[in-house]
Amino acid sequence: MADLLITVAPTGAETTKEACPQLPTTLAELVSTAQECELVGAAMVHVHIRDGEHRPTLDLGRLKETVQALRQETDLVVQLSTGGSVHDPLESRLRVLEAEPDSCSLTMGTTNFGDDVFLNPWPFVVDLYQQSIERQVVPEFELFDLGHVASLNRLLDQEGPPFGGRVHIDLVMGVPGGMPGTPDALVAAVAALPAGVTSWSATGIGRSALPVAFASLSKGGHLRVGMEDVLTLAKGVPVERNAQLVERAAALGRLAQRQPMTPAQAHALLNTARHQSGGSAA
Ligand code: KMH
Ligand code: ZN
Repeated sequence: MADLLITVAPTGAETTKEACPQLPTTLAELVSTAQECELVGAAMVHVHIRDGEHRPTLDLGRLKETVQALRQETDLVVQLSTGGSVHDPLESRLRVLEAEPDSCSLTMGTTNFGDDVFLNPWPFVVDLYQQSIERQVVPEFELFDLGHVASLNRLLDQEGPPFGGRVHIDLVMGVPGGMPGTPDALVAAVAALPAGVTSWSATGIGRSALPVAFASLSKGGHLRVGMEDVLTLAKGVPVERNAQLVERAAALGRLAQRQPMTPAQAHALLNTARHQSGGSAA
């Protein structure tokens, strides 16, 4: 069995600081969270940032500062969200790449998102993909639905391989409006993945977190965990620190005979620009 890539998604764009004071929303909180998560097994961080009032923002200055700080204080693969919040304009989401992260999320289609719509029209997907190649950013294809698997096939056929040549997927399951967070849905999605996929992970939103994690490990996939996706460890038991979720993922992985990957191994897996230039810890 291959080593286990654990990605932590510590913040997201949906939960407010008022509702969850332990959510890392400042740069200092984000960096210390990332360091703590790296110590217990995370190798990549999926980043959404907040403004001075803890509201989601795609401010380019803040994004650049965040990438620099995470690179300075951790060895993690730094992945910026290009999904942002459901209220962010497409133009601002494209400009996220200017912050020069190692990786970016790239969602393969529009999806209902609770009462909102997470907009990803095809021309935007293609534009973002082409820009990720130009800027040497490794995309993580986020698939919220089975239709997104078909769109990924279409994108790779039409546009060719991503920067770095590796095709890494994250199945985001259990969003109200997307595919359910069930083992059956995971098996169906994995069976439909393009032949060129080199690695995939999965995350289950809310109460689907554990069933999706078990199903992913059973099928040889990697794991994404974090307070972007789930705020309780069990019914009525709030997550106090993202590292608790990373620790749990690492423990599940070890039970499945999968050792948490180091950040250097993750850079190599994804063939990031830093890995190619010898600038990652690898
Ligand atoms: N916040 C969601 C609307 C991504 O990071 O690329 C989109 C999201 C996906 O979280
Ligand atoms: Zn996200």
